[in-house]
Amino acid sequence: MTDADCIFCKIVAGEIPSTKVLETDRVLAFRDLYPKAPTHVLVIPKDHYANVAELAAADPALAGEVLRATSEVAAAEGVADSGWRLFANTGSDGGQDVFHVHFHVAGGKPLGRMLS
Ligand code: IU
Repeated sequence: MTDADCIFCKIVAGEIPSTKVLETDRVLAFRDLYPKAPTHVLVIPKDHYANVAELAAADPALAGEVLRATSEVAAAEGVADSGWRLFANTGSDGGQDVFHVHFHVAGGKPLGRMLS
């Protein structure tokens, strides 16, 4: 399942280069091109779903695989013990810019509080 106009689908297909951190049959993690923290990795299903709701409704097992991969990335990046942030911006009010569902794994410095 791909979207011809989707930049992350092009990354999955290898048409646009990325720095891969983890890859399985159905999941890809790559470094954010414009990192906002020392560790900033995006974890995506290879299949195209616009957002978390679509992914979870269509393939809950895949949603679980993506979620598990986020923890594996945090461990591999060496931020599991110091702490890290997992977030998925959703929709326009949520600040989502790329409409291929992706989880941000951010850490490597104190990130401060968000919305609290
Ligand atoms: P957002 O949650 O949809 O706003 O996150 C999109 C992220 O994708 C953002 O952090 C960008 O820096 C990142 N990104 C990227 O890594 N490579 C790209 O080619 C593009 C965006 I376009």
